Amino acid sequence: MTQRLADAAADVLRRNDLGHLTVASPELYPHQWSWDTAFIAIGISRLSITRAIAEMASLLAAQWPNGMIPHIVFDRPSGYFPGPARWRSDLALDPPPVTTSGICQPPVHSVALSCILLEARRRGGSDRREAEEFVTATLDRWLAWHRWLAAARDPDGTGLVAIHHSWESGMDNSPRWDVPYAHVRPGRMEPFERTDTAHVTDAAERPTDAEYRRYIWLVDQMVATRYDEDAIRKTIDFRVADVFTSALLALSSDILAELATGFGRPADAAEMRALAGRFRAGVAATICPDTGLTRDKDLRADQWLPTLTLGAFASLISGYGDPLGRQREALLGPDWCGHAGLRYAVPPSTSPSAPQFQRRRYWRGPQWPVMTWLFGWAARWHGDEELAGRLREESLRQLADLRFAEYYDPLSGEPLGSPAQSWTAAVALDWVSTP
Ligand code: 2M8
Repeated sequence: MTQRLADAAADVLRRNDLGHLTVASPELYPHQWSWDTAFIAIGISRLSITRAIAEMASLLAAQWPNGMIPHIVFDRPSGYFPGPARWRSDLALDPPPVTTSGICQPPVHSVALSCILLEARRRGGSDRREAEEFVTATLDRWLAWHRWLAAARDPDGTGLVAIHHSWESGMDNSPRWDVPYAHVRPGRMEPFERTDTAHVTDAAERPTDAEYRRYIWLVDQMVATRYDEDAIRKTIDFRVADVFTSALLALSSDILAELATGFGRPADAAEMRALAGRFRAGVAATICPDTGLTRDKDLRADQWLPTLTLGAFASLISGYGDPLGRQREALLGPDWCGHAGLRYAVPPSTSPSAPQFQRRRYWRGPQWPVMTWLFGWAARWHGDEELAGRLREESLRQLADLRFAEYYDPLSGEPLGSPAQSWTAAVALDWVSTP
């Protein structure tokens, strides 16, 4: 089975490969996405270090001069909506090096750098040389990305990253955002037509039309400022401190610090360690004293947002000291991986015990193999081999259907969303290649 899974995953990645970049999925997402790229590059590094590096390099080529890594890189025309005409990144970048969206996604790129480097060093020879040269040549660009996130999205030094759109969280329609979205009331706007629902079997696996109106309303609000961060902060209808993205910034800054140390850059290493400390503390400060779980915060309403979603486990990403902490216990407990109705014991995006749980709808219930991988990788990084091993074993059982679906119904195990999703194939490939 292991070899069949590896071969099938590699095949998906090859089919989604345009040569210089891999699309997130063949039909639903025919472009390059920022955090997808990091996971995809991790998978590809098991096949070719050169190609994994090219993946990261093509994303970096779209980095904005201010340091932001945009969430979508549009390198060719397609029917994807919203496309370049709605995003108007040309208003911010004159001339744009590449056409992109105007927002960002969670910073997982240094996880990819570290995985690629590890695999390249294991292989040795020219792979090792190439990966080390890539890190040396691009370290400043990754540092600039983290510095931009810290400065533009946490100007007051709270240790939490503010997002201006739920697409920036990557968990688009998660119940995490229901309360802040209730305050977003779109007015008159350019009409638009969704294209995403044409690519899934059942529209109920995607966000609703009402949600899409809000998504596009926020895009239009940002375009109106020509992507001026100060103006966006003042005018946007959605501004939320995203605890999961903050945890990823903490973890990724620790990794960048390690890389900077290894590549003879002690001052940058110290700066990244300080950033990691700031965001780890920010995440810890969101913990609800009653539940021990982390929370987002609506910055416009100054209100905590406790939800039974993956956002409740941010400390498991940023670092948690005591491995038998409450979040670990809750994750393995009866409302989550230990829920009696689950087909596979991996974290659902929303707890089946939560009133907002919808087993088939995108980030409101389904299990996402890429998230299982992320929790597993973070557990290992923090020294919790036991948790990492459990997640890997269960996820590999789920992935044995060889469908590489975007997400899965947690109760029936049915594959949902887009088939042949690149990041699902990538994490499957990484997991079968890991001892
Ligand atoms: C999904 O998001 C895009 C918008 O960015 C969409 O629905 O059109 C999310 O799952 C996101 O996390 C992911 O990066 C993207 C591509 O896989 O799809």
